[in-house]
Amino acid sequence: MKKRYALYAAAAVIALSLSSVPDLVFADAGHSKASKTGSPGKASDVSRTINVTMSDNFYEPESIAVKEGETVRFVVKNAGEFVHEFNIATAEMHKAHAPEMMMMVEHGVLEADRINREAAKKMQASMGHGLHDAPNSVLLEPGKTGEVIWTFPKKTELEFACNVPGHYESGMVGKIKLSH
Ligand SMILES: [Cu+2]
Repeated sequence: MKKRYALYAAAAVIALSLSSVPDLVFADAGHSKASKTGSPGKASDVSRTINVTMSDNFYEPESIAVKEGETVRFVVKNAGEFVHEFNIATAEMHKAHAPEMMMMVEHGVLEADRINREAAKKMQASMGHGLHDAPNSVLLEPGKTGEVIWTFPKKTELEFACNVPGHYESGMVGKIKLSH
């Protein structure tokens, strides 16, 4: 349906051009505002499972409804041909996370259709960070399935989104509707 091969390539070029920016700040989006966005959930608190399918470049379902304080297990499958992410955060946090993902593309960690773990090790060694493992997200290669268990907060505007360069912009984002 919505395959955007060209977009990914364009984003990669942007990422490369960003490498000349000396002080690209790493916003620690996934961690600093954890209380506002919710918190990692315990398996024993899970009230239900929501299945999410990622394709190129969209999610099924398109939006998710949860209750305030609810703990949900998300079983996320990547049915696309590209690497995709399922990340629960505010719109502003997704924006802050994008440069990190650009950096991963730039260092060869994030290839279009696979995660290069060798490159991640090198990036980790040279820069002190490589593949980040945040509890609010899962990054999956094509065909892979992963899981996020999340306890939702109250009254926060949250989105689930993919921060692989170009994907958010091409529509890989959905609203999380919180209800009482
Ligand atoms: Cu994606």
